Amino acid sequence: MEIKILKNILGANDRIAAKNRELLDAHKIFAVNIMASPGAGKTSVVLQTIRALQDGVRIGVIEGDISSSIDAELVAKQDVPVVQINTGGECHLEAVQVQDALNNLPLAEIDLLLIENVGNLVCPAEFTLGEHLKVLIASVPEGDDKPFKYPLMFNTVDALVLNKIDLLPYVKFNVDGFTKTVKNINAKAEIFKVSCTTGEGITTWAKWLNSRMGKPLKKRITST
Ligand SMILES: Nc1nc2c(ncn2[C@@H]2O[C@H](COP(=O)(O)OP(=O)(O)O)[C@@H](O)[C@H]2O)c(=O)[nH]1
Ligand SMILES: [Mg+2]
Repeated sequence: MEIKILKNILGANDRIAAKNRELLDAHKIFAVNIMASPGAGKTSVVLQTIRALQDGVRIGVIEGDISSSIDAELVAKQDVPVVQINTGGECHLEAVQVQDALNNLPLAEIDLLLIENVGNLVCPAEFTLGEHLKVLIASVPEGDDKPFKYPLMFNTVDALVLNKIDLLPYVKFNVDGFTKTVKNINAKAEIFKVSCTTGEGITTWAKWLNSRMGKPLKKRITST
């Protein structure tokens, strides 16, 4: 009987996630679940993605954190609708929390929904939210061995953004070895190398994300 509890939680989560997906699809919203360890650059990637796509795509954001609204305040400054979810200790977002957040966003005015999950490389991989795309942000200072240690997370995502490549001259990190390991774990994952500090690689990432939305930008991104 005890063992069934987790199954029930995950089953219930999946059912609510399916409802979230229906709601998102009804509003033609493309939703992205952004996962990473704390400090890898989730908020930075959200902000850079907003800057890159905001001219042509209407963006909304859900910020997930254990506590505080620091990230949501940063995002709100970009003039996009944002809802903060505080999990109060839980290490991941669940579909029911996203459902609540969706009820508090102007869905008719959003094309792309960026969901920043709680910083953690374990639990968020197990809870689907109704998203169309799962993205993992890895970062150079975390080290190139993380795919070996957190294979489920690396296996579960559609895209991997390697952030903080501006730090490669200072940190021991084998990019080719890392890429090879990721591909061995997850052959379908698209891999992007970016720096949110210098802006390198952001346009390539943003163009790919836009292409996955299946909606052409009203205003094309021209730089590379
Ligand atoms: N050097 C460098 N620092 C970065 C980069 N992206 C983010 N940071 C810094 O890393 C820290 C954590 O970033 P944040 O986006 O808040 O990470 P989050 O906790 O995953 O949301 C902040 O101090 C950022 O300024 C990058 O590309 N290069
Ligand atoms: Mg953050």
